[in-house]
Amino acid sequence: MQQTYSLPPEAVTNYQRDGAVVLRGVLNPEQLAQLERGIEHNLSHLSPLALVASQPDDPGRFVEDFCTWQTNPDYAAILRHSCLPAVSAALMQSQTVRIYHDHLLVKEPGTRQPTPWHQDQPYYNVQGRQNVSYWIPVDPVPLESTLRFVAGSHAGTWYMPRTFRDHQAKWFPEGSLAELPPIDQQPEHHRQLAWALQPGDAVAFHMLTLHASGGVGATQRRRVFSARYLGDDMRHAVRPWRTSPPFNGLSERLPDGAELADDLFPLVLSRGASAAESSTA
Ligand SMILES: O=C(O)CCC(=O)C(=O)O
Repeated sequence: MQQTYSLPPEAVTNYQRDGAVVLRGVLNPEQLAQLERGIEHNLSHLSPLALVASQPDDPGRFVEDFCTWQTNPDYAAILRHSCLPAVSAALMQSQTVRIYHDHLLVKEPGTRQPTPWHQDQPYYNVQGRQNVSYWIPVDPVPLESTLRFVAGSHAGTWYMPRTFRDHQAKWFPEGSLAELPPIDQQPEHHRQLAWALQPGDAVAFHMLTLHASGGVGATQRRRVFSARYLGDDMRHAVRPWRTSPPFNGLSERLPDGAELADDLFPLVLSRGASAAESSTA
């Protein structure tokens, strides 16, 4: 049984137009406690995909992990049984919703490491427009360290994905995609959206929306769970490089352009046919 949430009427319009929207109180206190348990479990059982995304001399630590929901029942419960699948269907304007993956992003107190401007989809193995990611903090996040977005940047241009710490082009070849515009230097051309968040709030954003964040204060812990979902038109994009995150072995069983009908990406909502698959939700 999935939870319901009263999505403000303007949220879908804002999401479609800006590629990012704030959702206040999208998780209830029990779900928040469950998510916090899931995050702490994840931090003490990091997967082989985990990485430290801050420099060794950073006074804090930026820890990331990916794709652990199958072994973390608290994550699985949030992904499947919170209101997120239903909210995703509305935001994406989709009849179906699949889990894509989960992503842990923890900045420990004093972390200086900013997250540079980037889009997520160029790092991924998916093509299509109906998608959504949620950035869900379990700690209060002030404006200075929240996730910022460039409104409307999900319109279509794909920008070159680079490694965060040394800006290498490890995915698309150099010159094959546009380079990032000078976002912070030209605020008049790149309208930014940012919201201070309380535990229970989330921001929803499109996988092509440019986003970034700063470091965190000396006494501020910023534990974030990101839940990522796919809608009707999303298809497998087989890449000749290791995507982030990688899905090892997937391209052997799912051809390029195929629907992402695979156990890795369970259907958690279906308003039409596919009853057999949706019964696994
Ligand atoms: O948490 C951050 O600083 C970055 C988040 C991010 O890039 C994402 O969720 O895709």
